[in-house]
Amino acid sequence: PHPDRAWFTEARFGLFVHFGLYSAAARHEWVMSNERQTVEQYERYAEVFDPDLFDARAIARAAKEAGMRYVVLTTKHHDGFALWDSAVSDYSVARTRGRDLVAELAEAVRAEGLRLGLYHSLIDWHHPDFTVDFVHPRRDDPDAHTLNEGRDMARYRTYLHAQVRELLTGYGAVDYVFFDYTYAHDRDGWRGKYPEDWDAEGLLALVRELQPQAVVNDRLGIPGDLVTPEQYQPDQPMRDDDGAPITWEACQTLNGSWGYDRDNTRFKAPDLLVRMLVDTVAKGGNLLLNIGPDGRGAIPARDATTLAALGAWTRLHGRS
Ligand code: JFZ
Repeated sequence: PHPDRAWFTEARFGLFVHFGLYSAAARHEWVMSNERQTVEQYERYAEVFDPDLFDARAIARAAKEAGMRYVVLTTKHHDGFALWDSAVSDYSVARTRGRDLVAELAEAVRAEGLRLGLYHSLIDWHHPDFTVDFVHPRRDDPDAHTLNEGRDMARYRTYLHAQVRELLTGYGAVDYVFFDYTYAHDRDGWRGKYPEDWDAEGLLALVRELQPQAVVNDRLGIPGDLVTPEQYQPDQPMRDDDGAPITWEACQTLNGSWGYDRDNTRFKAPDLLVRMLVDTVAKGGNLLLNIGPDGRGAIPARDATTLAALGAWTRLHGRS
């Protein structure tokens, strides 16, 4: 039994916002893993991170002006740093700077008449009980395999569920929950992460209980309300085994990186993005287009210009 997905399908176009400590590093949201940084090294970004230019109203307005109907914010990415005031963790911008960016964005998005989506990472490279695997920053340590002896995913699971509960109870109606992600295979001598590692069924039940109207994606590793091909356009309308159209959403970056990546200039031109939007809608899907605010939370000029160009097109073609 799915919640009502009509609003989601009609929305067609949304804004993804990747923002976190990695935005201050300014070289991709996977920097902690890519550079094999320890928790102690990476925590130093928390000391300097200050989203003084994060303006939730400006983000919501930019989305609206682009013709988008919903905004999805990274509440916590794989680095484990929370953008809200979590009662179960000190590792948050609320503790370092006294800001609750989830609250700020939720209010701004509603004020613009848009829907609210919350992205939440199942992966957590900061939590001491989250086990090392083939994408974890500690994977190449000489003693990497013995590190897992003291780690207990059951304790992490309790923490994960507590944080998700906070997000589903503290911010009013949530329209969309984007969990990220399950890699249910083993590699390089490491066990991957399986739905049971999150208690995926329990997390889905938690959303159904606390936000029964919310649409949930499929990256818990169990079926949700929509499917999410990442950074590719399906070549046909997506269908189920019986040939019926299914609800799907492609998420796409502006330059290949989700988090702010200062020296990356491989931007998709606005006309390409318009074609991707048309391609998506023609195939019955949604396009969730990403921006990566910089380390201070400002929308990079290039991202803003691109959104404005998309707005010029969507206005011309019937969307206010
Ligand atoms: C994940 C994240 O690792 C990434 O940083 C970003 O947040 C993106 C939106 O989601 O990356 C994925 C997740 C799932 C797949 C591919 C990349 N997948 O299912 O193919």
